[in-house]
Amino acid sequence: MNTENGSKPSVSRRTFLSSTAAVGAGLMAVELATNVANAAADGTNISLEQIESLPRVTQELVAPPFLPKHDQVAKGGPKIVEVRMVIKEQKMAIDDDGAEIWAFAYEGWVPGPMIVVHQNDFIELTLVNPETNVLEHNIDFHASTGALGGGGLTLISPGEECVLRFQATKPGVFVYHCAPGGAMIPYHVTHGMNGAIMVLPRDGLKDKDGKPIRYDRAYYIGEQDYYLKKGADGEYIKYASAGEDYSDSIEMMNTLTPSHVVFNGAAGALTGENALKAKVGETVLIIHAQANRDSRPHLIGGHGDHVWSAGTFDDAPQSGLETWLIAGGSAGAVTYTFRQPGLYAYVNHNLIEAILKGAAAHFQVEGEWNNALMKQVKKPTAIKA
Ligand SMILES: [Cu+2]
Repeated sequence: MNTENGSKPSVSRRTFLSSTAAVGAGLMAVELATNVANAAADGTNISLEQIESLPRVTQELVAPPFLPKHDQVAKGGPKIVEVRMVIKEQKMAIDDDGAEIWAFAYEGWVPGPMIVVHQNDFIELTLVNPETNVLEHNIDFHASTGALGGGGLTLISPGEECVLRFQATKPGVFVYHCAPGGAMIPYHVTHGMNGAIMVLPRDGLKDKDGKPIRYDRAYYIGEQDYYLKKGADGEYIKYASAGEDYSDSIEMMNTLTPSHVVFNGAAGALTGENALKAKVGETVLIIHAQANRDSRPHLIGGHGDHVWSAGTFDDAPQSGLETWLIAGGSAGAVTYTFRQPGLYAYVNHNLIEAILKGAAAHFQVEGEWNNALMKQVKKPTAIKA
């Protein structure tokens, strides 16, 4: 509309700028709201109110070497995953030669139960220290951020329980362990008080080229170093109650030489009748956790097809490894697709630790033998003269 003098309606430059700014601010507010909604949808920068309104699921924890029921690709947005762990102080046999330990064990299992979530899910753990126990315990999640991994917020005496919630912001496999302070930290960790959590990418695992990896089975191996003392009679000392071995244990830990290095709590826990099962053609995910000491897993007669040695799923896996390193205080993951049937030993390839100390598991694999991959061309016979 023109005015009498032919000029445009009088909108001062200042008014124009401020009204533009108002429109701009409005647009920014809309954009911000959209970003917040998107952020909440993938779980990043989520507000406390938004967390409270997330769906809740309860994860039933299962005994190692098994993993709780889970989706390899997340369904829907982030969730609050409720888990409950009861700490048990209990006597456990750890070899066939009479060695035993008063273990400190999440849910009574060494290693503690595997928790499986997706990136940006929330874990809400209820930790229970029954009054029949004698020691203080807590939990430090390497997957979490702040407060000593939760250790500073979960220290509980016998007869207490607490609830910790944290967001699993980093995808990978991570150790958790008890860390009640001072010498009690290695004492508890070397008495079995450690476990692992797997934080899957929301869209699942991928190989180095970004192609999806799916597994048919998953197993979880917790490697445990124990430091037991022998008496004058040459036998491992037996104790009447939890905590009574403290000074002997400190003495043996100071040698840095474990009496036992075992998988899943005890020598033979995963061998013979307890062998892990698979079939030719199946892809198996193996998670290996070592809360205290370096390890070097090797599958005798197989390989690591895809290996996240350092545990993080943010990085592409390595391919076709013969042996990989698990740094003490971490977990790693590997997939292998079995090509041949038979018995495979999965070992810590410090073979002294595998054979003399106990760090060995078995895979019993069913299927058809492939002579093209390997064939015994001639059976052992006397050398021809
Ligand atoms: Cu503890």
